[in-house]
Amino acid sequence: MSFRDKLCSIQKKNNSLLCIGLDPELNRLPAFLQNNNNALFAFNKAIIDATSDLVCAYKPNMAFYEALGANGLKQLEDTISYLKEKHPDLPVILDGKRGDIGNTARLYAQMAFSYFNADALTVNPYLGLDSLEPFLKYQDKFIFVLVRTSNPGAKDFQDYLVGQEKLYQKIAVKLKSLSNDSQIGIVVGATYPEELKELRKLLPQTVFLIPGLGTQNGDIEKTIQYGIDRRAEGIVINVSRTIIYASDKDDFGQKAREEATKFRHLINKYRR
Ligand code: OMP
Repeated sequence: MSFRDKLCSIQKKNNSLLCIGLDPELNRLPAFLQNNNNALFAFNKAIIDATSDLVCAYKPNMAFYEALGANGLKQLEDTISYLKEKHPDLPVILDGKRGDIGNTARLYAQMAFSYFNADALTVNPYLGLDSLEPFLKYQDKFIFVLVRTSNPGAKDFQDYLVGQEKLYQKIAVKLKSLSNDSQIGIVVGATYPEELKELRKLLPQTVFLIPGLGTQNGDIEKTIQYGIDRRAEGIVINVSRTIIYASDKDDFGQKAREEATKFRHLINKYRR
């Protein structure tokens, strides 16, 4: 099944556009987990068990696992295997923000799609369109291309004028010219609602991965209203820290569930 079909069907089944970011940092985990050699996996498993019926995807960001070396990567692998075994209908978006010359990108694609068996990967478009091609060879898989990131420094380069347009707008136009909405989506930060609105006009059929709500303070009402497509879908709203760190005690799974329930409810409220 293609990524888009999978996403669409779980969004309907769970009535949810919410994605939880599995970004566990050892020193922020509940104290009773911190001496566990598999703390990240134990933490993720509890979050997944508590929230799997409330979400449309999970997004592990590779940095949080790579930071711990081989043991961290093993726990990323265990997390994805657990998801594939227990919740095969939930897509896994691997957040790696990769991008390199074609020959190297081919191996990033192999890592994400063959080794980790992720359904989608975030990629950085700085190296140009040929750097995206190796990912597109995996026809059931999907890439989310960074277009307008959520951080304050997004303006530093992404707003450079190239002729009449800003660099991020040019990237969106280039992606549009590929006419491949079945394999290419974009990342747009919830912290830039006006840019989001304008990108949705330009790319009416594209799936948008939208981080930046919660800790980064994006406006949820504008994000949903400006981000959704004509069928009131087409977006994946990622929230990491506000949900996964809702409590630092042994009730963290239950508290994550309560927080995820709130986000799902608000997202659905503004979809209408
Ligand atoms: P929270 O701010 O804790 O919800 O986490 C946001 C997650 O989304 C992190 O994994 C970020 O790396 C990621 N992210 C952004 O915050 N901003 C972006 O522009 C792009 C991403 C991303 O590609 O997911």
